[in-house]
Amino acid sequence: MTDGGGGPPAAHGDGHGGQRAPHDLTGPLAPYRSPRTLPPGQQALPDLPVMHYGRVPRHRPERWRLTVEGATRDGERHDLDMAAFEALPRTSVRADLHCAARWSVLDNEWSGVATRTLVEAYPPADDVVGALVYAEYGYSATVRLEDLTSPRTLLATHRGGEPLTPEHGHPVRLVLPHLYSWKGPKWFRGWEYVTEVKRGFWEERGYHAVGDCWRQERYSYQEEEEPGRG
Ligand SMILES: Nc1nc2c(c(=O)[nH]1)N[C@H]1C(S)=C(S)[C@@H](COP(=O)(O)O)O[C@H]1N2
Ligand SMILES: [Mo]
Repeated sequence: MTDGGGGPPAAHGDGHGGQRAPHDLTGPLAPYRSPRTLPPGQQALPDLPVMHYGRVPRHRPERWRLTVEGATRDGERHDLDMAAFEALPRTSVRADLHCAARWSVLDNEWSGVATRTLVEAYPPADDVVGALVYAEYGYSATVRLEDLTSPRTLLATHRGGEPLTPEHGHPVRLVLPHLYSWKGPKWFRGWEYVTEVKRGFWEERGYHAVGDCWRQERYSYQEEEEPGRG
């Protein structure tokens, strides 16, 4: 094959801005076919498995509250019922989900309420370092304030345009795209602002206080290897 074929662009160009061959989407330099960069040690799965500790709770809309408590700036505890939560402005985030057990699911289209919106409405006291985020049945995780307020952190109610199913966290799950997914409770119920790190469910069982998947922060012993990231 001498022309118009499927070789890489370098085989056709004259090096002076002349005619380039039409891009061959199956060729070795095809940009959209190159493997997606995943955090180290992760492998992609085609769709979300169902993965959690314990049972799927039953949602009771009239009893449901989302709570912001602990070291709030005004010293008050704030409870939102379903109607108040549904009245908040909405946004969406496309994000990969990374489980510490080494699987990832790419391109989840989450929509819901930016976590920042609630942090701004109910801000922390000056000495707050993070939050213990929690769900039904006492599941919890510790997150730093900067992770909670990241512009991509979302209180998701929908995935792929559909309301969350019960096993994936209906009515609300916390999504922190850059942290391992144990940090994001399904059946989310709120957070407690903390002035020093308070370990959650997995962090008390040997998992990392920060949990940045790009740094492979899985285990708590890694906190000692890098003081200041605990
Ligand atoms: N409430 C609650 N949320 C949870 C968990 C859990 O055990 N309880 N497990 C976490 C973990 S380890 C993972 S990998 C994801 C799995 O989400 P999925 O079941 O939608 O795939 O949920 C996270 N959120
Ligand atoms: Mo996980």
